Amino acid sequence: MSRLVVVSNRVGPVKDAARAGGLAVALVEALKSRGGLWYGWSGKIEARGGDTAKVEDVGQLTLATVDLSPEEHEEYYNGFANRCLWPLFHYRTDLTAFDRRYYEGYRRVNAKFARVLLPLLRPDDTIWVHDYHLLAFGDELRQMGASQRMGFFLHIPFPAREVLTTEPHHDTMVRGLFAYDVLGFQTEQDCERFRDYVVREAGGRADGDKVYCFGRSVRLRAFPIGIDAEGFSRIAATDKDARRQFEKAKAGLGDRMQILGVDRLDYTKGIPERIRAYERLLEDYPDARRAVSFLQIAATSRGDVQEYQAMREELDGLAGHVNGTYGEFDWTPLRYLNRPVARRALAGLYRASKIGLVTPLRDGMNLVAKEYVAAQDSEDPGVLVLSRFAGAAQQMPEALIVNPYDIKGVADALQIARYMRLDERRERHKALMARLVREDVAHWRDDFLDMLAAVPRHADVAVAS
Ligand code: ADQ
Repeated sequence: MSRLVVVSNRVGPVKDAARAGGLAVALVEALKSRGGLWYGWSGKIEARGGDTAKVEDVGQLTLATVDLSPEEHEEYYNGFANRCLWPLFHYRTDLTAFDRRYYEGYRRVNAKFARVLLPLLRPDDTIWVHDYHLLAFGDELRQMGASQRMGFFLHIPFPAREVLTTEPHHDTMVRGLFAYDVLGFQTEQDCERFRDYVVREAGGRADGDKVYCFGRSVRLRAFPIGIDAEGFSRIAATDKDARRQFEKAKAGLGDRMQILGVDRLDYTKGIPERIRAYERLLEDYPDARRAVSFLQIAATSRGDVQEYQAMREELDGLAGHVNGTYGEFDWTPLRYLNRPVARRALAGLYRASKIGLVTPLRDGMNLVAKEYVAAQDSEDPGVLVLSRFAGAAQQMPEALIVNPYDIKGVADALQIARYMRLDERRERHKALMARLVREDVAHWRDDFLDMLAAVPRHADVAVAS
């Protein structure tokens, strides 16, 4: 088997991946059993940046990292990746910074990542590149002569053509993706949007899972990312820390039903709309007052980006408003914690919550929805209320699917979830869990890598018409 080289913006943290969000969680799971080289930014900002990789072994894994200079970090990471691509790909053109300086910095850092990795590569390596930070990486590496098999997986949505074309560099960005041999997206809809761009904007053509454009071809498929469903389920049921958290939560709740939201603090996650929907539940259904308790956990991420600071203030205000309006001396309707929770404790919290409320305005997949289901007690499972705009909704039709912009609709779904009968909850949970186990993170990884292994090596491909 050829060595696997995974390239992503951040490498690790191997032990506490949840702090770094969904991508890190998924990659640690994917690499744990197979081993290989994991390469990317060290997370450090050093005055002169770095031009060589620091290499270290952690168990079966070799980690290789490179530092960024303050300017590189500002233009590539805070700038183009997080102030342009992130909002743009989540349909927030109103928040997108169209700044050429950011784009140029992004290209420079993608080229630097390629240059630093090149001497560490072996001729028969399989290279798997991840996410929107590295759209141009494959193109840069190919221009330096690399002919290894190379695939790319996008963790966030691929936007509609009309949205993507608002970015002045859309053509170069998509052209760069044709340096890869396989392109993986989260859902079939993402693939459709990519094909639509290629055919209608760039004059290419699509034939089955092959897409031809710019004198090259690439294989395109949806690989919905999964979690280690059985492992997480076991943790929720039997782990000591998870049990402790479960018991503590239950004791604090008494007869009340807990509704839980868990997110990175991000404007794509629909947290303000969710709080408004909860408030609407209390307003429209007086029987819910004192009978429920909403816990929203939102860990700060990308704290140096301005939009994220503004969001923190907005949420503090909204939470205060709900508690001020509906709170009683002995009942706090909403508890809002602005911090990360350790993974095992989180499993216990999910299990102690009778409703999982996952309502992003746009999300590539959303692993929280999957973790919530996996953590439930199959004898007495809770109900997942899930946004139709999360990629996960495609695989989880047995959840209560909602439109997060429809505040009243979400409030009604919460009320339905509160009263859902045990046999229906069990039935829905069984179907959801069976799919989670079948389409878990190992399946995602193997599926992608099998497809990549099956394509002819890039060097041997005749230029396709
Ligand atoms: P994220 O946007 O980070 O991921 P998500 O898929 O929900 O979103 O993953 C978040 C992960 O971080 C989960 O494992 C969750 O448990 C953990 N997490 C979130 N908040 C936490 C908190 N307060 N404390 C502890 N842990 C917390 C990106 C894309 C998603 C895609 C993933 C994987 O935006 O659409 O599903 O990558 O591809």
